[in-house]
Amino acid sequence: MRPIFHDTETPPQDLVIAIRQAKHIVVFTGAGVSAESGIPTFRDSFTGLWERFDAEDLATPAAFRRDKELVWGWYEWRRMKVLGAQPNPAHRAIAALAQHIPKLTVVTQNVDDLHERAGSQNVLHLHGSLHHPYCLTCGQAHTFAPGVPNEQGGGRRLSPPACSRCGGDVRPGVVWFGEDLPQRELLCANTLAQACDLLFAIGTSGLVYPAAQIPILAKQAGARVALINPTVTQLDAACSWSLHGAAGEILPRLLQAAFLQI
Ligand code: BJW
Ligand code: ZN
Repeated sequence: MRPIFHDTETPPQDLVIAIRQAKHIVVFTGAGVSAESGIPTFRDSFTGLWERFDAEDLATPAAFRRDKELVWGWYEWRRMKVLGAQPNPAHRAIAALAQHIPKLTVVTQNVDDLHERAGSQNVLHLHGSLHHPYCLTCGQAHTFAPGVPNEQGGGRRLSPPACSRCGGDVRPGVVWFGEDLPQRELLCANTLAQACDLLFAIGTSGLVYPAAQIPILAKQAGARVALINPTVTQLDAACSWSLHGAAGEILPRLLQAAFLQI
Protein backbone atom coordinates (compact mmCIF):
# COMPACT_ATOMS: atom_id res chain seq x y z
CA MET A 1 0.00 0.00 0.00
CA ARG A 2 1.13 3.55 -0.71
CA PRO A 3 2.28 5.41 2.36
CA ILE A 4 0.07 8.41 3.11
CA PHE A 5 1.69 11.13 5.13
CA HIS A 6 -0.58 13.61 6.86
CA ASP A 7 0.81 17.06 7.45
CA THR A 8 0.70 16.69 11.21
CA GLU A 9 3.23 13.84 11.11
CA THR A 10 6.93 13.73 10.43
CA PRO A 11 7.91 13.30 6.77
CA PRO A 12 8.35 9.69 5.64
CA GLN A 13 11.96 8.76 6.12
CA ASP A 14 12.28 6.93 2.79
CA LEU A 15 11.18 10.09 0.96
CA VAL A 16 13.66 12.17 2.96
CA ILE A 17 16.43 9.76 1.91
CA ALA A 18 15.25 9.80 -1.73
CA ILE A 19 15.49 13.61 -1.72
CA ARG A 20 18.99 13.54 -0.21
CA GLN A 21 20.16 11.02 -2.79
CA ALA A 22 18.44 12.55 -5.83
CA LYS A 23 20.63 13.67 -8.69
CA HIS A 24 17.79 14.99 -10.81
CA ILE A 25 14.40 16.24 -9.58
CA VAL A 26 11.44 17.50 -11.59
CA VAL A 27 8.92 19.59 -9.65
CA PHE A 28 5.63 19.57 -11.54
CA THR A 29 3.22 22.21 -10.21
CA GLY A 30 -0.39 23.32 -10.59
CA ALA A 31 -2.63 26.04 -9.28
CA GLY A 32 -2.57 24.66 -5.71
CA VAL A 33 1.04 25.77 -5.25
CA SER A 34 -0.09 29.39 -5.61
CA ALA A 35 -3.27 29.00 -3.52
CA GLU A 36 -1.52 30.09 -0.33
CA SER A 37 -0.46 33.29 -2.13
CA GLY A 38 -4.15 34.12 -2.51
CA ILE A 39 -4.42 33.10 -6.18
CA PRO A 40 -7.63 31.11 -6.75
CA THR A 41 -7.05 27.62 -8.11
CA PHE A 42 -8.44 26.97 -11.55
CA ARG A 43 -11.32 24.79 -10.39
CA ASP A 44 -12.23 26.95 -7.37
CA SER A 45 -15.23 29.16 -7.81
CA PHE A 46 -14.37 32.73 -8.72
CA THR A 47 -15.87 35.85 -7.18
CA GLY A 48 -17.75 38.89 -8.44
CA LEU A 49 -18.58 39.08 -12.13
CA TRP A 50 -16.87 35.76 -12.70
CA GLU A 51 -18.78 33.65 -10.19
CA ARG A 52 -21.43 32.93 -12.82
CA PHE A 53 -18.87 31.32 -15.13
CA ASP A 54 -16.86 28.11 -15.10
CA ALA A 55 -13.19 28.76 -15.70
CA GLU A 56 -13.28 25.93 -18.24
CA ASP A 57 -15.85 27.92 -20.24
CA LEU A 58 -13.74 31.08 -20.24
CA ALA A 59 -10.41 29.46 -21.13
CA THR A 60 -11.22 28.68 -24.76
CA PRO A 61 -10.66 30.36 -28.13
CA ALA A 62 -14.45 30.19 -28.69
CA ALA A 63 -15.11 32.19 -25.50
CA PHE A 64 -12.75 34.95 -26.68
CA ARG A 65 -14.40 35.05 -30.10
CA ARG A 66 -17.86 35.15 -28.50
CA ASP A 67 -17.20 37.79 -25.81
CA LYS A 68 -13.67 39.16 -25.85
CA GLU A 69 -14.39 41.91 -23.26
CA LEU A 70 -15.56 39.32 -20.74
CA VAL A 71 -12.55 37.07 -21.30
CA TRP A 72 -9.96 39.87 -21.45
CA GLY A 73 -11.46 41.41 -18.28
CA TRP A 74 -11.18 38.05 -16.49
CA TYR A 75 -7.52 37.66 -17.42
CA GLU A 76 -6.75 41.26 -16.43
CA TRP A 77 -8.43 40.66 -13.06
CA ARG A 78 -6.29 37.56 -12.57
CA ARG A 79 -3.11 39.34 -13.73
CA MET A 80 -3.75 42.11 -11.21
CA LYS A 81 -4.24 39.52 -8.47
CA VAL A 82 -0.87 37.99 -9.35
CA LEU A 83 0.85 41.40 -9.45
CA GLY A 84 -0.45 42.02 -5.94
CA ALA A 85 0.56 38.56 -4.64
CA GLN A 86 3.82 37.28 -3.16
CA PRO A 87 5.48 33.87 -3.45
CA ASN A 88 4.54 31.64 -0.49
CA PRO A 89 6.62 29.13 1.54
CA ALA A 90 5.97 26.41 -1.09
CA HIS A 91 7.48 28.48 -3.93
CA ARG A 92 10.38 29.42 -1.68
CA ALA A 93 11.02 25.83 -0.52
CA ILE A 94 11.15 24.67 -4.16
CA ALA A 95 13.70 27.39 -4.99
CA ALA A 96 15.72 26.43 -1.89
CA LEU A 97 15.58 22.72 -2.73
CA ALA A 98 17.27 23.46 -6.07
CA GLN A 99 20.32 24.66 -4.14
CA HIS A 100 20.83 21.14 -2.76
CA ILE A 101 20.20 19.03 -5.88
CA PRO A 102 22.57 18.72 -8.87
CA LYS A 103 19.73 19.24 -11.36
CA LEU A 104 16.20 20.47 -10.64
CA THR A 105 13.63 21.78 -13.10
CA VAL A 106 10.24 23.27 -12.29
CA VAL A 107 7.60 22.31 -14.84
CA THR A 108 4.54 24.43 -14.14
CA GLN A 109 1.03 24.59 -15.50
CA ASN A 110 0.64 27.95 -13.81
CA VAL A 111 0.36 31.20 -15.71
CA ASP A 112 1.73 33.31 -12.85
CA ASP A 113 5.39 34.15 -12.22
CA LEU A 114 5.58 33.25 -8.53
CA HIS A 115 8.17 30.47 -8.98
CA GLU A 116 10.53 32.91 -10.68
CA ARG A 117 9.89 35.59 -8.05
CA ALA A 118 10.73 33.04 -5.33
CA GLY A 119 14.12 32.49 -7.00
CA SER A 120 13.58 29.36 -9.12
CA GLN A 121 15.76 29.55 -12.21
CA ASN A 122 14.83 26.59 -14.39
CA VAL A 123 11.10 27.03 -14.94
CA LEU A 124 9.16 25.64 -17.91
CA HIS A 125 5.68 27.11 -18.41
CA LEU A 126 3.45 24.58 -20.16
CA HIS A 127 0.32 26.77 -20.29
CA GLY A 128 1.89 30.15 -21.09
CA SER A 129 1.83 33.29 -18.99
CA LEU A 130 -0.58 36.02 -17.94
CA HIS A 131 2.26 38.45 -18.47
CA HIS A 132 2.99 37.77 -22.15
CA PRO A 133 -0.08 38.52 -24.28
CA TYR A 134 0.21 38.70 -28.05
CA CYS A 135 -1.72 39.75 -31.14
CA LEU A 136 -4.38 37.31 -32.26
CA THR A 137 -3.80 38.31 -35.89
CA CYS A 138 -0.05 38.72 -36.38
CA GLY A 139 1.45 37.23 -33.20
CA GLN A 140 3.28 40.42 -32.16
CA ALA A 141 4.07 40.45 -28.43
CA HIS A 142 2.21 43.09 -26.43
CA THR A 143 3.90 44.93 -23.57
CA PHE A 144 1.78 46.13 -20.66
CA ALA A 145 2.32 49.60 -19.27
CA PRO A 146 3.75 49.20 -15.75
CA GLY A 147 0.58 48.66 -13.75
CA VAL A 148 -0.43 49.18 -10.18
CA PRO A 149 -2.32 46.18 -8.84
CA ASN A 150 -5.83 47.50 -8.35
CA GLU A 151 -8.38 44.77 -9.04
CA GLN A 152 -8.64 42.68 -5.90
CA GLY A 153 -12.43 42.60 -6.09
CA GLY A 154 -15.04 41.67 -8.64
CA GLY A 155 -13.29 42.75 -11.85
CA ARG A 156 -15.05 44.12 -14.93
CA ARG A 157 -15.36 43.68 -18.66
CA LEU A 158 -12.53 45.31 -20.58
CA SER A 159 -11.67 45.76 -24.25
CA PRO A 160 -8.43 44.05 -25.23
CA PRO A 161 -5.72 46.48 -26.40
CA ALA A 162 -5.03 46.93 -30.12
CA CYS A 163 -1.82 45.49 -31.58
CA SER A 164 0.82 48.18 -32.18
CA ARG A 165 1.76 46.56 -35.50
CA CYS A 166 -1.53 45.63 -37.19
CA GLY A 167 -4.30 47.00 -34.98
CA GLY A 168 -5.69 43.50 -34.29
CA ASP A 169 -6.95 42.33 -30.91
CA VAL A 170 -4.36 41.37 -28.31
CA ARG A 171 -5.15 38.06 -26.57
CA PRO A 172 -3.93 36.56 -23.29
CA GLY A 173 -0.61 34.72 -23.61
CA VAL A 174 -1.99 31.49 -22.16
CA VAL A 175 -2.78 28.10 -23.67
CA TRP A 176 -6.52 27.56 -23.99
CA PHE A 177 -8.37 24.25 -24.33
CA GLY A 178 -7.97 22.88 -27.83
CA GLU A 179 -4.71 24.76 -28.42
CA ASP A 180 -1.29 23.19 -28.67
CA LEU A 181 1.11 23.53 -25.78
CA PRO A 182 4.42 25.23 -26.61
CA GLN A 183 6.29 22.40 -28.32
CA ARG A 184 9.76 23.16 -26.96
CA GLU A 185 8.54 23.30 -23.36
CA LEU A 186 6.42 20.16 -23.68
CA LEU A 187 9.18 18.15 -25.32
CA CYS A 188 11.68 19.33 -22.74
CA ALA A 189 9.29 18.52 -19.84
CA ASN A 190 8.59 15.03 -21.17
CA THR A 191 12.30 14.35 -21.66
CA LEU A 192 13.17 15.57 -18.16
CA ALA A 193 10.36 13.53 -16.62
CA GLN A 194 11.72 10.41 -18.28
CA ALA A 195 15.26 11.15 -17.07
CA CYS A 196 14.71 12.27 -13.46
CA ASP A 197 14.99 10.05 -10.41
CA LEU A 198 12.33 11.84 -8.37
CA LEU A 199 9.30 13.85 -9.46
CA PHE A 200 7.10 15.95 -7.19
CA ALA A 201 3.55 16.68 -8.40
CA ILE A 202 2.29 19.55 -6.30
CA GLY A 203 -1.11 21.27 -6.18
CA THR A 204 -2.60 19.88 -9.37
CA SER A 205 -5.83 18.01 -9.99
CA GLY A 206 -4.13 16.07 -12.80
CA LEU A 207 -7.19 16.52 -15.01
CA VAL A 208 -5.70 18.42 -17.93
CA TYR A 209 -3.74 16.73 -20.71
CA PRO A 210 -1.11 16.45 -22.00
CA ALA A 211 0.41 18.00 -18.84
CA ALA A 212 -1.14 15.33 -16.58
CA GLN A 213 0.83 12.71 -18.48
CA ILE A 214 4.13 14.02 -17.08
CA PRO A 215 4.07 12.24 -13.67
CA ILE A 216 2.93 9.08 -15.44
CA LEU A 217 5.84 9.28 -17.91
CA ALA A 218 8.23 9.70 -14.99
CA LYS A 219 6.80 6.71 -13.16
CA GLN A 220 6.91 4.54 -16.31
CA ALA A 221 10.57 5.48 -16.83
CA GLY A 222 11.44 4.34 -13.29
CA ALA A 223 11.35 7.59 -11.30
CA ARG A 224 9.65 7.75 -7.95
CA VAL A 225 6.74 10.19 -7.70
CA ALA A 226 5.64 12.16 -4.63
CA LEU A 227 2.32 14.02 -4.58
CA ILE A 228 1.48 16.97 -2.36
CA ASN A 229 -2.20 17.92 -2.29
CA PRO A 230 -4.86 18.32 0.40
CA THR A 231 -7.13 15.93 -1.52
CA VAL A 232 -6.87 12.68 -3.42
CA THR A 233 -6.41 13.28 -7.17
CA GLN A 234 -6.25 11.42 -10.45
CA LEU A 235 -2.50 11.18 -9.99
CA ASP A 236 -2.55 9.16 -6.75
CA ALA A 237 -2.39 5.93 -8.72
CA ALA A 238 0.99 6.92 -10.21
CA CYS A 239 2.74 7.87 -6.99
CA SER A 240 5.08 6.35 -4.44
CA TRP A 241 4.11 8.87 -1.76
CA SER A 242 0.92 10.89 -1.39
CA LEU A 243 1.34 13.67 1.13
CA HIS A 244 -2.02 15.11 2.07
CA GLY A 245 -1.87 18.75 3.11
CA ALA A 246 -0.99 22.25 2.01
CA ALA A 247 2.18 22.61 -0.04
CA GLY A 248 3.26 25.66 1.97
CA GLU A 249 3.30 23.56 5.12
CA ILE A 250 4.64 20.26 3.83
CA LEU A 251 7.46 21.45 1.55
CA PRO A 252 9.38 23.52 4.13
CA ARG A 253 9.20 20.56 6.52
CA LEU A 254 10.51 18.17 3.91
CA LEU A 255 13.36 20.52 3.10
CA GLN A 256 14.15 20.87 6.77
CA ALA A 257 14.10 17.10 7.31
CA ALA A 258 16.27 16.42 4.24
CA PHE A 259 18.97 19.05 4.63
CA LEU A 260 18.83 20.74 7.99
CA GLN A 261 18.51 17.73 10.28
CA ILE A 262 21.36 15.53 9.04
C1 BJW B 1 -3.46 22.57 -3.11
C2 BJW B 1 -3.55 23.59 -2.21
C3 BJW B 1 -2.43 23.80 -1.42
C4 BJW B 1 -5.39 23.56 -3.25
N1 BJW B 1 -1.36 23.02 -1.54
N2 BJW B 1 -2.38 21.80 -3.23
C5 BJW B 1 -6.50 13.52 -23.50
C6 BJW B 1 -7.57 13.02 -22.79
C7 BJW B 1 -8.67 13.84 -22.52
C8 BJW B 1 -8.74 15.15 -22.96
C9 BJW B 1 -7.66 15.64 -23.67
C10 BJW B 1 -6.58 14.83 -23.93
N3 BJW B 1 -5.67 15.58 -24.63
C11 BJW B 1 -6.17 16.81 -24.80
C12 BJW B 1 -7.38 16.89 -24.24
C13 BJW B 1 -8.24 18.09 -24.20
C14 BJW B 1 -7.84 19.07 -23.13
C15 BJW B 1 -8.01 18.41 -21.77
O1 BJW B 1 -7.10 17.96 -21.12
N4 BJW B 1 -9.23 18.42 -21.26
C16 BJW B 1 -9.53 17.84 -19.95
C17 BJW B 1 -10.26 18.87 -19.09
C18 BJW B 1 -10.30 16.56 -20.14
N5 BJW B 1 -6.47 19.56 -23.31
C19 BJW B 1 -6.19 20.53 -24.19
O2 BJW B 1 -7.07 21.06 -24.85
C20 BJW B 1 -4.74 20.98 -24.30
N6 BJW B 1 -4.37 21.06 -25.66
C21 BJW B 1 -4.11 19.99 -26.40
O3 BJW B 1 -4.11 18.87 -25.92
O4 BJW B 1 -3.86 20.26 -27.73
C22 BJW B 1 -3.91 19.18 -28.66
C23 BJW B 1 -5.37 18.90 -28.94
C24 BJW B 1 -6.12 19.88 -29.53
C25 BJW B 1 -7.48 19.64 -29.79
C26 BJW B 1 -8.07 18.44 -29.40
C27 BJW B 1 -7.31 17.46 -28.77
C28 BJW B 1 -5.93 17.70 -28.54
C29 BJW B 1 -4.58 22.39 -23.76
C30 BJW B 1 -4.80 22.47 -22.31
C31 BJW B 1 -4.65 23.92 -21.85
C32 BJW B 1 -5.08 24.09 -20.42
N7 BJW B 1 -5.18 25.47 -20.11
C33 BJW B 1 -5.62 25.86 -18.80
C34 BJW B 1 -6.00 27.35 -18.86
C35 BJW B 1 -4.74 28.21 -18.94
C36 BJW B 1 -5.07 29.63 -18.89
C37 BJW B 1 -5.74 30.02 -17.61
O5 BJW B 1 -5.18 29.81 -16.50
O6 BJW B 1 -6.84 30.56 -17.70
O7 BJW B 1 -4.59 25.63 -17.83
S1 BJW B 1 -6.98 24.89 -18.15
C38 BJW B 1 -6.47 24.95 -16.47
O8 BJW B 1 -6.22 23.62 -15.99
C39 BJW B 1 -5.14 25.71 -16.47
C40 BJW B 1 -4.33 24.87 -15.52
O9 BJW B 1 -2.95 25.06 -15.77
C41 BJW B 1 -4.82 23.47 -15.79
C42 BJW B 1 -4.55 22.50 -14.69
O10 BJW B 1 -5.24 22.87 -13.54
P1 BJW B 1 -4.54 22.67 -12.12
O11 BJW B 1 -3.32 23.49 -12.05
O12 BJW B 1 -4.39 21.23 -11.85
O13 BJW B 1 -5.60 23.37 -11.15
P2 BJW B 1 -6.91 22.77 -10.47
O14 BJW B 1 -7.71 23.93 -10.00
O15 BJW B 1 -7.59 21.80 -11.33
O16 BJW B 1 -6.36 21.96 -9.22
C43 BJW B 1 -5.75 22.60 -8.13
C44 BJW B 1 -5.32 21.53 -7.15
O17 BJW B 1 -4.63 22.17 -6.08
C45 BJW B 1 -6.49 20.75 -6.50
O18 BJW B 1 -6.23 19.35 -6.62
C46 BJW B 1 -6.45 21.19 -5.03
O19 BJW B 1 -6.82 20.15 -4.15
C47 BJW B 1 -5.00 21.54 -4.87
N8 BJW B 1 -4.70 22.51 -3.82
N9 BJW B 1 -4.81 24.15 -2.35
C48 BJW B 1 -1.41 22.00 -2.47
N10 BJW B 1 -2.45 24.79 -0.47
ZN1 ZN C 1 -0.92 42.34 -34.84
